[in-house]
Amino acid sequence: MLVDGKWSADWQPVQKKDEKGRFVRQTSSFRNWITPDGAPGPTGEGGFEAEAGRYRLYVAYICPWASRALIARKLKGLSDLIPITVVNPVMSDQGWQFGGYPGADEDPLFGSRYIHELYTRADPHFTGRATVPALWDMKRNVMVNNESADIVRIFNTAFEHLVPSDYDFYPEALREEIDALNPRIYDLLNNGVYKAGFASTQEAYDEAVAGVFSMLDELEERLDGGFLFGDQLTETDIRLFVTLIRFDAAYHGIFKTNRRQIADYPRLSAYMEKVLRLPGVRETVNMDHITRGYYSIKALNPTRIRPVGPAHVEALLKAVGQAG
Ligand SMILES: N[C@@H](CCC(=O)N[C@@H](CS)C(=O)NCC(=O)O)C(=O)O
Repeated sequence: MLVDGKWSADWQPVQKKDEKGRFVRQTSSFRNWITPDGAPGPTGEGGFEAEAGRYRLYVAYICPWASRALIARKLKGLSDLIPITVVNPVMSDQGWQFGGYPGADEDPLFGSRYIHELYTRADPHFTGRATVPALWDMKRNVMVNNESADIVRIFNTAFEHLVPSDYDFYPEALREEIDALNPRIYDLLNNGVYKAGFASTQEAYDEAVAGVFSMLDELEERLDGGFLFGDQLTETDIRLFVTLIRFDAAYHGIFKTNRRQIADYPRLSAYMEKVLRLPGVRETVNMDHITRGYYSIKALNPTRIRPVGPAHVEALLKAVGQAG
């Protein structure tokens, strides 16, 4: 991680832990919002007006948080307005790196080798982890936002006047329910799988894995052929999907969340496929990057051997189509 703008050698892919050995994810630092007229958003500073070609999204296909942003970008029709740069799925000793892997890009703006260089460019004294997704303003050369929950909401509204869309991921009428369900899914499932995978005590693992499956069981009960809140796809669906699609091929093995697979849950499986089939979503799922990335986490898999992967995941992705 970066400490006062310098790469710290004792960086660990296993993140912070609490006194019981539980994994603790850091909070995001850049929280500005793009708005139609550049007015400030709910957090951060103003001055980030929605313009085609002004912003770039740095992502990793392995990363579920980055994939939230990728899905929102695709569904809202923003691909031509907001270019992306994809990092190498294998974490280096200095965190995310550019190029050097099929489907990974070089940094087109600064020729950086690592994502952390963007963070120190944005803030020479930055202290924290250099994470993706990162939304960059190419006009002012500053970081706009590195919190995927914000980026999804930014993409939902900021460019609507430039590219009108039928999707509204955060409709007024559902906000209360969305805001109530998001943190539960986050804590027990999205981040719950990481808490299981990076637990450093049996107790912390047991607690996390119980949470993961209690949430999957609850969602299996809840789903009835539609999205989480009925006919309308919301941000909560995006946030759930990115974990489901990684589950059987990655988390079930590397994070030891192996009580069941998504394939064992008929409704969750059908739901996952329904989201995957929405035009644009399949292109955000790069299973090669996902499995290469997770199984190369040295602390969890020192040999970095990647297992062959479940046939049903391969069959599903093949049936839905090739990644774009
Ligand atoms: N709160 C952030 C979390 C992002 C995050 O943790 N990304 C991971 C990849 S999945 C990362 O970049 N980790 C690098 C590191 O921790 O050094 C968000 O949702 O945008």
